[in-house]
Amino acid sequence: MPDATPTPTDASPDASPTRVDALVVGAGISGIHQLWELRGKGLRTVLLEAGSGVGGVWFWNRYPGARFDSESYTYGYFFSPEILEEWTWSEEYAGQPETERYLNFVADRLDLRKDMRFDARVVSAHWQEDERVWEVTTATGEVYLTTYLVTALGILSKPAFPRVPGLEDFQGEWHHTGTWPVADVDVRGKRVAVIGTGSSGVQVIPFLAKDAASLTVFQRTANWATPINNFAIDDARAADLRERIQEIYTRTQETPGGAIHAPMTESSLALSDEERRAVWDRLYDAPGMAFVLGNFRDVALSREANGHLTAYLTERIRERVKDPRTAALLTPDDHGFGQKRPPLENGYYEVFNEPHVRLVSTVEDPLVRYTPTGLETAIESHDFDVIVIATGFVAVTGSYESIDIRGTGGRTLQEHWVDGPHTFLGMQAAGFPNLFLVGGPQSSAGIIPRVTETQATWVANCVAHLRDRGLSRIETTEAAEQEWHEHVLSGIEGTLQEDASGWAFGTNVGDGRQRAYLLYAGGQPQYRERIAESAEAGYKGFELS
Ligand code: N01
Repeated sequence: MPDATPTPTDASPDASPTRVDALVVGAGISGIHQLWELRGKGLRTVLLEAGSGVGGVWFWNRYPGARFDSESYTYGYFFSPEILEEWTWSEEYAGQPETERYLNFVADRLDLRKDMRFDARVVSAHWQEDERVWEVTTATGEVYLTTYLVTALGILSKPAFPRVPGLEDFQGEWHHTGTWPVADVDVRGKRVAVIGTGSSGVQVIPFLAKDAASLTVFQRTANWATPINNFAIDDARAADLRERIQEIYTRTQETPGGAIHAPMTESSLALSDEERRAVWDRLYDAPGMAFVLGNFRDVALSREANGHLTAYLTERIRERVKDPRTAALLTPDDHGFGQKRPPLENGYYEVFNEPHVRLVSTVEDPLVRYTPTGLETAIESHDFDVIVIATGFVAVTGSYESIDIRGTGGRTLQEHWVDGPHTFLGMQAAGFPNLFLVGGPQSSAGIIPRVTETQATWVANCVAHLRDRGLSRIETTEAAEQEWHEHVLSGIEGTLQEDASGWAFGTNVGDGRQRAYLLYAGGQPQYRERIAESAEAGYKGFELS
């Protein structure tokens, strides 16, 4: 473990600003790692977190059924031998409570908590050129001055709500899956509604159906969900995983998404219907993302190949859902497989065979308003005790929009990103010196911790590089941003992502924002290469002073 750094004095609204070398925003999986890295360089670092505990997305998304859909041991940390040795996952795809426990274990084991401040929502960050510091203010008025500011805000942090009026009129209980309360939500014997059928909806619906007296699911768009096929990790498997952990890590470094699954390069179109079917039957029964990430590469490129796959999945939905009309409603007709991130499910389709569960298409019967007793659609009035809003997030840039970030000349990040995010390497934006974006736009995709571990190390090395040379300012250029922008877009050129929609493009929000690709499709190996190349060339694409 690195030496403990001096703890910054506690700030209070009346106290003078707290001065630190580096400030990390967000105690999710990326922020935790970033704090550890910066501390390891001997920097006085403090981490501010809006929530009252560590976990980020795994703190806020505590709805019943929330769980990893990537293998737990590929999602956790690899940087600490102690953590690897002392932690054992109980399931291949751990549930939210276990993941939250894991992140608390890490924070304690690495003694990180002393530099973390909870219930400290950052509301503004203003660059002060004269002093070369960021002035960071929290909702309670605490002020920090920091040379380096690292945002680890998460790509799925700011909840998106249906653009339906009257939520304040509803007299029952409502919850967004992305801000689920710590206290149990008891739906036993209650009339429950769920709005939204993305990954969160698909996970929560079977759990709500178990206890609710009635469950009404409002679906705007059906998704191509495939089974998660989760299983418990027994002692023998735990021992085997521990023994092979470096091999597993190496595998995550080789695949595009940082997962253990990688696409098959052979063309599905070269196979007969029977041969394709045999492969898909095997993948459908395989655990986790095998069907999504281990499928034929050409299903992401060719409409014909994708069409065969969606025809296969259509049949599987029909086999599992008894009522043909409901099965048809649950079958996407607006996007191919993989054009939106497919949810993984456990008994999702079978829920709709139960007599107390009803599916309402908001395309056929749009939501009009919340009422004191429930929801009104164009043709019906529904009464509910509990409404669950599973409509996702203002993804990737949404968390940045919640903070008033102003760079040189007082220009806001929102102004800079008005037509979509502009960054260099997904690490910095021009006009925002000493601000690092970890797990932000134009860098993230796949298993996020595998991207952000690279970034967290890169940031710590970069800051140490500056310090060791007596420098204290780093800023990328608009030319570098433009080059990266073109590179990012080239990653989806010629793929079915070119005309895809959903949160990865900001089209789910419905507030008129410009469609922009927010992620990075170049693959994690290439991403690592690109950011390493810049660092090795003395931080090419950045101006240091
Ligand atoms: O959000 P989403 P999510 N009326 O945007 C619908 C990760 N994740 O929270 O497609 C009715 O995917 C919306 O419809 P449409 C994962 O990366 C991982 O579910 O916009 N419906 C859509 O169906 C995932 O992709 C796990 O037309 C409305 C749904 O709400 C990402 O988080 C678990 C509506 C939102 O789906 C986001 O998932 C959970 C309206 N007015 C999440 N507005 C794991 O398993 C929106 N919708 C690890």
